[in-house]
Amino acid sequence: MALEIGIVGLPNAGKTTIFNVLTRAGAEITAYATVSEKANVGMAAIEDERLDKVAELVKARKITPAAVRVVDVPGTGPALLGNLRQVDAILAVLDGWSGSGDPDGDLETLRLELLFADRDHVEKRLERVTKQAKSGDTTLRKEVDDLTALLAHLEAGNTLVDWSGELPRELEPLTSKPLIPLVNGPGGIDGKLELELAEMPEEEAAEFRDGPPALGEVTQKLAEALDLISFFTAGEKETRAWTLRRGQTALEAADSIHSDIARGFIRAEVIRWDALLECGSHAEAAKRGLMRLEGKTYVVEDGDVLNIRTSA
Ligand SMILES: Nc1nc2c(ncn2[C@@H]2O[C@H](COP(=O)(O)OP(=O)(O)O)[C@@H](O)[C@H]2O)c(=O)[nH]1
Ligand SMILES: [Mg+2]
Repeated sequence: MALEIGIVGLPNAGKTTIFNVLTRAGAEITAYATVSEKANVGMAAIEDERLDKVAELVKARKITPAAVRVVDVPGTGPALLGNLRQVDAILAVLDGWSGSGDPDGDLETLRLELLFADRDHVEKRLERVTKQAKSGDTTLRKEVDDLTALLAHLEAGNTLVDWSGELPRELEPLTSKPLIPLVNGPGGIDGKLELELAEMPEEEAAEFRDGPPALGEVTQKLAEALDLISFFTAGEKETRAWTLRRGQTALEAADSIHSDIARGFIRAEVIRWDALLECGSHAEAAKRGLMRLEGKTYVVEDGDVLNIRTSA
């Protein structure tokens, strides 16, 4: 399952513009806030120059970057924000381009919207569980008590993050997800310019920018917020980058590639991407003793190139 990121922002902040920059999906951008109830969904590739170098070395016919799923909800309010309960992180797009936006103040507004959406969510759940608890089920009665206490906590202006009690697992609060602010405009990234540059070859596009590509900056922030690492699989047919959370194992890496590969897991051949580059080939790396054989519990490191041997 790819990681998911949800975009929030005030109307016309540039959410859909940034969505298009990230995904190149070409969703409709309008100069006014449209009343559309559909969210835009797409995949954003995570650029990684290590991947390109590894792919070049093994003469890969296909290069597949790691990708995250991006959801752009058209507006705020509990119902729309509720579409983001499954996401792993939230990107707050702030208007820094029109001159009428106030990035800091807008971020505060968005935080309150998220808080309000969570409170609404707890309230609705409490109503539902209260009805169900009339049957006398003790677990449900306990949940009613827990949710009542939680709601009082939220109504006192606190967030779910500073709630010390247990949360029902299905609650999926918004306010406890990493929130990544992104100013659209000078001082941040220029969404409109980036969208135009996305059509050009990278060397040409670079001439229009002051700094590095904005997309890289966004994915970098995301990777930091989620504590992500990348590993690579280097094949001639396909060379590919994958993401894991820091601390995840070789078995979890195998599973993210395919559940069959995890099931048939025997060993992982591991070499750091830069060591592989220095050696020039897997065979040479093995000869120099730089390729290690690791088991299921090996904790994958950022930049590892994995070759998983399976019984299948
Ligand atoms: N000049 C300029 N216009 C922008 C920028 N970002 C968005 N816009 C314009 O603002 C309007 C709303 O953008 P959109 O991405 O649809 O905002 P959303 O409502 O947050 O999804 C469109 O007319 C965009 O072209 C920017 O960085 N610079
Ligand atoms: Mg939009």
